[in-house]
Amino acid sequence: MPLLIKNGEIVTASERYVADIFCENETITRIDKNISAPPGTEVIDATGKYVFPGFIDPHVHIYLPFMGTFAKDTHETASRAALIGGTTTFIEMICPGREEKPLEAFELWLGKAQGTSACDFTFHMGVTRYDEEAERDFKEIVRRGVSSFKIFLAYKGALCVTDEELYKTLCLARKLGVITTAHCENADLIVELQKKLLAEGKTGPEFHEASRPPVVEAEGVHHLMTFAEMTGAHVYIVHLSCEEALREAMAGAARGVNVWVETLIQYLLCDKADAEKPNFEGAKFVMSPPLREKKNQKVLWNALRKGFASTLATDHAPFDFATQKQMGKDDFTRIPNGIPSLEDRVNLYFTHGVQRGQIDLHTFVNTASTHAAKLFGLFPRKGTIQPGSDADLVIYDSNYRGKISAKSHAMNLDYNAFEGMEIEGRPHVVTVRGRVAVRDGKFVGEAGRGKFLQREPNHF
Ligand code: DUC
Ligand code: ZN
Ligand code: ZN
Repeated sequence: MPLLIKNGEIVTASERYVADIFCENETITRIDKNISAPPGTEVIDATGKYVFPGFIDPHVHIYLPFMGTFAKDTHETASRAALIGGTTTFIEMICPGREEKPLEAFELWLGKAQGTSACDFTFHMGVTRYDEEAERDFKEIVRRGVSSFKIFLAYKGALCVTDEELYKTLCLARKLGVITTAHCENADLIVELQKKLLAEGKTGPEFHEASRPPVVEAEGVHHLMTFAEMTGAHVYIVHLSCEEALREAMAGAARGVNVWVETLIQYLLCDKADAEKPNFEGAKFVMSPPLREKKNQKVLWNALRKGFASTLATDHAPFDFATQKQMGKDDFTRIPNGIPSLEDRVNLYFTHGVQRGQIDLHTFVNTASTHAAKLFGLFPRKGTIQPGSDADLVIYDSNYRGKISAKSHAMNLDYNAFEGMEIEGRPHVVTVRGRVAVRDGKFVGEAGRGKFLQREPNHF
C-alpha cells in the first residue's frame, strides 16, 4: 500500500522544510507540497512533528558469545527495541572466536538475523585471526557485501589480534577498499592492571575503570594511528570515551591518517560514579572502555558538535543483572561488559542534545544517521530523505514527555542503565521501507521483514 506523510517538518543533515512525502514500493518517490493521495494510500498527518531519516546504529552486538555467556537479545527482540526507539538500521559486529572459520561465522550471524529482524541490518566482519585461510574468507565476505572489518586491540586471549595480524588486516582492507573499525585499548596493560588490582583485594565493579584508565585507551588509539599511517588504511575508532583518546585520534588526523571517531550515548550521560554504586549496582554500568570522569562529557559533546566525532552509537551488549552480571560478584574482571541502549539512544540524544541546546537538529541527524550511512556505504539508500531513498522514516513528536524504565522497555533485559531518566521526545510513527512498524511506542511491524544490506567497497 502506498504511504503519504502530510505536512511534517523534514529534517536531514543539511535541510529543514515542511512538505509531504509519498512512498511507494518501499522507497520515497516524491517530496512536494500538497500531494494528493491516490486511492488505497495510507495517509499519516505529521503536522507539528519532525520527519527524520531512519536512524542508524553503526555499532551493536546482538548474537554475542562473550566472557563465558551470551548477550540476551535475539534479533527479534533487539530489532523491535531499535524500531521503537527510532533506529531503523543497525550494523552488528560479527565476533568469531579465534578458532572459528570467518566465512562460517559470517553465515552463522547472517542466519540468525535473516528471517527474524524487523529492521534492515548489516555487519562489520570481526577479524579475530589472520592467516591464509582466513584471508580467503575475508575476501569472499567482502564480495558478499560486507565492506567493513572490526578488530580488537583489547580482550587478550579472546578477540584481540597481534600486531602482525593488525598490519595484515589493514593492508588487506586498503587493498579491498574496506574501512576497519577498531576497539582501541592496550590488551597487555589491562591484564597487568587487573592482576595488580585483584592482588590488592580490589574486586568490585568500582575498580573496572582503574583497570583500563584513559591512558590505556589513548595508547590503543595511538597504536592504531601508527598502523593506519603505515598502511594508508581507513580506520574508524569505535566507542571513544575520553579526551586523552580523542587527542591521539586528532593527532593522527592532523598528520593525514584517514580516521573517524565514534562515541556512545552512555559516555555522554553516565560517568565513572555510576559504576561505583553500592550493592553491586555498579555492575550494571560496567562496559569497555569504561565510563569516565564526568569532565569528559563536555569534550565529547564538543567533538560531536564540531565534527571531531562523526557518529553516536550504542555498542549495545545486553547482559542481565540477575544472573549474568553476577558472574563477576567477587571479581570485576568477570562481569560481562555492556550497557545496553539500542532502544534509548535516539530519545536520550534528542533530549540532552537538541532540547538542551548541545547540538542542532542537523548535527543530531548527521551523527545519529547520515554520517554512518556515508561511512559504511549505505548512503543515499539510508541516512537521508530524498526520492529514491528507502522509505525508512521517523515521525518524531518533540512534545512527548516520558521516563525510561526497564518495566516498559522492549529490550530483553531486567534493568535499564538510564532508569528514571526523562525523555523529551519520542517517535510517533516509524516506517521500515514504506510500512509502519511503530505507532506511539508500540511495535506493529513484522519480525523477519528486515533485509541484509549488501554494501560495496571503495565508496570513499
Ligand atoms: N565492550 C563492551 O562493553 N561490550 C561488548 C564489547 C566491548 O568491546
Ligand atoms: Zn569494543
Ligand atoms: Zn562493541
